[in-house]
Amino acid sequence: MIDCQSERSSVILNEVKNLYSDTIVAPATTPGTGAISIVRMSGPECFRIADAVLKLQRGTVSEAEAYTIHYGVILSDSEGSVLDDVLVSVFHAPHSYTGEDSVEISTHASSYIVSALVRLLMEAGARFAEPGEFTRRAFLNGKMDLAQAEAVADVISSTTSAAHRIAMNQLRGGFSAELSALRSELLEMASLLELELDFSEEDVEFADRSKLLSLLDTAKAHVDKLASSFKLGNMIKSGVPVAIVGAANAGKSTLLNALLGEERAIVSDIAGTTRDTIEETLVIDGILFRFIDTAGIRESSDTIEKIGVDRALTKLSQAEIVLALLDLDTPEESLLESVHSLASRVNFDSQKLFILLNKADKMGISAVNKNVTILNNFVSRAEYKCNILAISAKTGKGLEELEKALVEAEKDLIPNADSTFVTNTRHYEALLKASSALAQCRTSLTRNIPTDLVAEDLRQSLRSINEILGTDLLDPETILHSIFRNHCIGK
Ligand SMILES: Nc1nc2c(ncn2[C@@H]2O[C@H](COP(=O)(O)OP(=O)(O)OP(=O)(O)O)[C@@H](O)[C@H]2O)c(=O)[nH]1
Ligand SMILES: [Mg+2]
Repeated sequence: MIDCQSERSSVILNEVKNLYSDTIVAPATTPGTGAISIVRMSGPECFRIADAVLKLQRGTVSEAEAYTIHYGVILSDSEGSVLDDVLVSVFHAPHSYTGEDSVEISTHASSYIVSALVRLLMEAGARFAEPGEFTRRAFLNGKMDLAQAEAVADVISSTTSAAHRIAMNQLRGGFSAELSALRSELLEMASLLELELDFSEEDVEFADRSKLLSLLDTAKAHVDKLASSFKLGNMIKSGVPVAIVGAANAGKSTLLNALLGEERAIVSDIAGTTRDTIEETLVIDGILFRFIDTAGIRESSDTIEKIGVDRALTKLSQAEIVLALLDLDTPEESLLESVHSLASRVNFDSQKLFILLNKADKMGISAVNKNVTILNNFVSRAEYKCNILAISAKTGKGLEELEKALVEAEKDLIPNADSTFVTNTRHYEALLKASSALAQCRTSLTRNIPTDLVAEDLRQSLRSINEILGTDLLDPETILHSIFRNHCIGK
């Protein structure tokens, strides 16, 4: 049955392949941001089209040997005026990025030259590529699996060494190898059960149930381990969410600006200045943080402000780290009240709380220390796990210490070279589906449910794993479209 499935997939795959047998072109670099731009072309007609537009110093692109680079010019019109000098790299199928015949044309980085060249190539028969279509073709031609194709976007967008390392591991097939190992475990089980199903008329039980259970437990532990890496993996890729919350005028926007080193959010002494949330990322010591400035939490009759406060509370509940900002220049009683009301919203099992006593510049060191001691006593009595720091968002005092404490709190995010992290929501969801199918399978096995139902649960878990790798394209257009539309043109 599983064989039929893969047979069907390959039929669908071929159909999809045939849809994309024309020649595509697109700029592969952003024009105007460097010295050189590259225009990429891929497909069966690319050499002929290149020859219609380019004049090489020696020979033609069609005659050029594979994996060679040639100097030439772009002929801009029939009179032969020269648009630019170019270098043309020639790749032959199947050993190219897309697996097809391809050329890469390096021009000077002028947006005028790039768009004129693309237009000429299109006039000669190429089609402008859809977003991610080069990588999509690489996948369809078996150059990489889906997880690897998705990693291309992650490698390009990685901003920290940790994110880069995970994306490279996925691109180079580390994640896929782990999934393939998992797939083999599941296939071994599936084949034992399928055998039993084939002989079901004869009421034979081939599969050793205790062996099946132990294989099942190993596979489920494997799936769950991968799924549980998503929280960390996602934080490495998208940034650790850090919500800056507190009363109006506590200095939240001033703190965001000070951390970023730019005037990103409006600061004023009018309470209720920030209405919506403002998010910005910042890399500190190799860890990507996503700071979220929020509206001051207070009772308000203003409809818009109320929405802002609700958003602030949502961001607080979703954050990995909560920076509760307080104005030090507040009477002790209301200071403690604010700490209590913010801390009671924190889930200490999954979130980390930092209490920041802001505006320390407004009072002497002894008054600051006195307040810090009062707060320390208060939080230890209330058993709130938290860091307390006195800072001045305005002068920058204490911010270095804050950054160090943030990095210390998230040092687990610097992965070992060999660790595999799931960073993609699609993969995470597929793993959760696989896990629950395996749990269902276990229940069925222990309750002596008919073998065909057990086999169906197992097949479901296999389908989920295959979905990640793209080896089981039940609905290829839907899956492929949703993945590759997130790529940019030329990728
Ligand atoms: N002296 C002093 N003033 C500060 C400090 N931080 C912020 N302020 C001032 O406090 C006022 C409010 O600052 P904001 O950053 O707008 O405060 P907020 O918490 O974002 O306020 P809302 O957006 O209204 O919730 C401004 O006048 C800031 O200049 C600080 O460390 N020291
Ligand atoms: Mg503000």
